[in-house]
Amino acid sequence: MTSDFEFTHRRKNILNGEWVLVSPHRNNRPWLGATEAATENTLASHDASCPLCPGNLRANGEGNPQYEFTHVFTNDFGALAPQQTDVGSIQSDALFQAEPATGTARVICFSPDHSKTLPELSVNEIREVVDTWKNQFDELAEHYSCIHIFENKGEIMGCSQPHPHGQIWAHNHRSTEIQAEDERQLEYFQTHGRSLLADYIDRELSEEQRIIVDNEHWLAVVPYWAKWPFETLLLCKDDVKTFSQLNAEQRHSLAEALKILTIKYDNVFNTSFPYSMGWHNAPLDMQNNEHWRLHAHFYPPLLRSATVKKHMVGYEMLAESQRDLTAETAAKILREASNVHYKAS
Ligand code: H2U
Ligand code: ZN
Repeated sequence: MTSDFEFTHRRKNILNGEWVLVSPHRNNRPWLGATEAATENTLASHDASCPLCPGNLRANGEGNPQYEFTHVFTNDFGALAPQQTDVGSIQSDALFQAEPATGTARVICFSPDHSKTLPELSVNEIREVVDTWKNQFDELAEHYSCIHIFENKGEIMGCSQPHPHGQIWAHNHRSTEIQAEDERQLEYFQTHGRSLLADYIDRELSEEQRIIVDNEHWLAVVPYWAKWPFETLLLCKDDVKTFSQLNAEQRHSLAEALKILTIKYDNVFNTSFPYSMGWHNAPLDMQNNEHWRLHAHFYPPLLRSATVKKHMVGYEMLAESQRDLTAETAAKILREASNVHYKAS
C-alpha cells in the first residue's frame, strides 16, 4: 500500500491497538504556510509571582533555591501520594472494580529563565533536562515500576504556568497506555521474534515518508497511525528499554533531536507550539523486557494556525479518531520547517 493514497481509509496504531480513520480528500490540499504573525514573547526572565522561578515561594510555603539549570520538587497538589488511608474500605467486584493507587508526583523546572521554552534553550541546557529525567528515573525506579515523565506545554493544553517545566508521576500499577503498549509489543515479539519498534524504525528509515529528525541515536517521525495532526513519535534507535540505560552520548544526541524537533514545531505557525509529550519506558515489574523500546509521544492539538486546534469530539469520542491531513503531509510540513527558531531568525 503506498502512503500517498488520497482515498478514505483506516490505519492501525500497532502500539496501542486503536484505529484511526483517514479522510485525506477533506483537507490535504497544498499547505498555505504559516498564516500567523510571529507572536511576541512578552514574559520577563524572572516573575516575582511565579511559583517555579528561582528564589520564589511555592503554594506550600517552601522556597525554591537559586537553581542554575533544573530544579525538581514534589508536586504540592500531586494526584498520587505514597500512603493511603482507608484502603481497607476499597471493595471490588464484577461490576464495581477498584484498587488502591499510591505513588508520587514531582515537578521539574527546565530552566531558571521564566521566559524560555524547550526549543529556546541551548543543546547543553536541554541536555541538563535530559540528565535530570534520567536521574529522576533512576531514583524513582527504586520505589516505583511505572514512571511517567511528561510535559504539558501551553495554556491550550491546560498548562497552569508559563515557566518551562514538566512533571513526573510514578506508581506501581500499570497505566492504561503502558499496559496496552506492553501487550502489543509482546504480541509482536512472540509472533515475529523481533521488537516491534525496532522493525518500525527500519521501515520508516527505508520508506523516508514520515521522517522529521534522524540523528545518530534518535528518530522522530509522524507515525503512520498518527491521530493528532502534527503528532510525532521520538524513538531511540538503539536497543534501549528505559531512561536508566541511556549513556551520555545517547543523552546528548537526544538533546540535539529535541532541540530540532521543538524548533520545527514552533516554526510551523510561528508560535510557541503547544503539546503534551511524554516518555514511555518499559515498566519495571517484569523479568523480560526484550520486546520494549524507549520512546516519546508528542501530541500537539494545533491544526491550521496558532489558534485553530483539532477537536477530538463527535465521531472521535463516540467511534474512533479521524484525521484529514495525512501523516505524510504533516511530516512534510514539519520536515520543511526551518531548523532555526523563528524568534532567532
Ligand atoms: P502544569 O502546568 O502542567 O499543570 O504543572 C504545574 C504543576 O505545578 C501543577 O501540577 C504544581 C501544580 O500542582 N505546583 C506546585 O506543586 N506548587 C505550586 O506552588 C504551584 C504549582
Ligand atoms: Zn517563573
